[in-house]
Amino acid sequence: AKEPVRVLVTGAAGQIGYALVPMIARGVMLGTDQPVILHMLDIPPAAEALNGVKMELVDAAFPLLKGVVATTDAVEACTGVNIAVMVGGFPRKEGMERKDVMSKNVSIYKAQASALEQHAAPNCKVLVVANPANTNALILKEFAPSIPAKNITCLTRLDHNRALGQISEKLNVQVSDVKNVIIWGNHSSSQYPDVNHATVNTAAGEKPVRELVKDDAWLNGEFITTVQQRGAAIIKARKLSSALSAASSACDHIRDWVLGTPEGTWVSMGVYSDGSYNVPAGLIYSFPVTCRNGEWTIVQGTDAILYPMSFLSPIAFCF
Ligand code: NAX
Repeated sequence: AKEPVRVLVTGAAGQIGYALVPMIARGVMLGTDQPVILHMLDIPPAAEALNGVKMELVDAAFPLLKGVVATTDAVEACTGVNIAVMVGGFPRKEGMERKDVMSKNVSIYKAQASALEQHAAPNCKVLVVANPANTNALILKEFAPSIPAKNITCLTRLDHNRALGQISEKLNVQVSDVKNVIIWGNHSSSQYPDVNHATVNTAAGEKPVRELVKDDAWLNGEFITTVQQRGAAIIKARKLSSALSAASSACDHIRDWVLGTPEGTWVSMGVYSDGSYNVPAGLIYSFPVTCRNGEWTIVQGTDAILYPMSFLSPIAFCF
């Protein structure tokens, strides 16, 4: 039998955490043959709720779940973890300026970065979900200099999956037949969802999305704004922000990173820029990537089609 993999979820008492931990325990993230030990971290005011989540994990009797650590101590939470999904953070509240949220998150991510750096398993893979996701990932990277930059990523897979979902709805095709959309930039409304290389698997072979949709006005307008604004639309409808889709996308992100992307398919990940596509090196930026042997590689040559450059504004780099 395989050795259990230790997976940390921070902010585990929150709504994404509540959707995410059962998925991990069911094998959605790492495979149905991979035992896991869940490490859950939250802050003291949420300790009782966190313990309730632990009780439910026990009650669900997941065969793959070999242990649960539920704690408010970052060092205990980070010790020996192979995968870290950073969902906890300080949310922007009414009346707060971005810089106020930023300084709160700097101190949170600084402390958690050093706990991970000192106590996680070697080669621990980190996924930052908490907003501002790209910035939090960069802060974590800055304060954990011994963790290789390639091991620190942020979640834009939800935006990627939202784009696949919109195309599938528009064309009335299975979402599993749509692939190779790209999310460029930040997990924020400044992102650029790009369908210029996306295809649909049809009875007559793979066809470009643009050829099938036959509606450039929709693809260049409403499609982009729908994907960019989807988070706000979910809040409006549910009175709560996206949780099950965020959790599911976090599983997709880690699964593809660890187990590899299917042949001929790329996915979007916020990764440390090497300067590809003239995105300044050193930013955490969403690119199309393929994954093999636990490592991502930025897909090159997808810029042959011109896309608006507004997403490269300096503001986009901050949020
Ligand atoms: P919740 O407020 O339900 O949960 C957050 C949890 O984090 C709470 O239990 C809180 O106590 C905990 N927490 C706060 N500070 C902490 C710290 N220092 N250490 C550990 N835990 C801490 O938010 P939820 O809806 O679960 O969203 C979590 C984060 O995901 C938010 O920052 C949100 O903006 C972000 N999102 C990111 C997405 C992405 O695609 N990258 C999409 C969904 C989501 O909006």
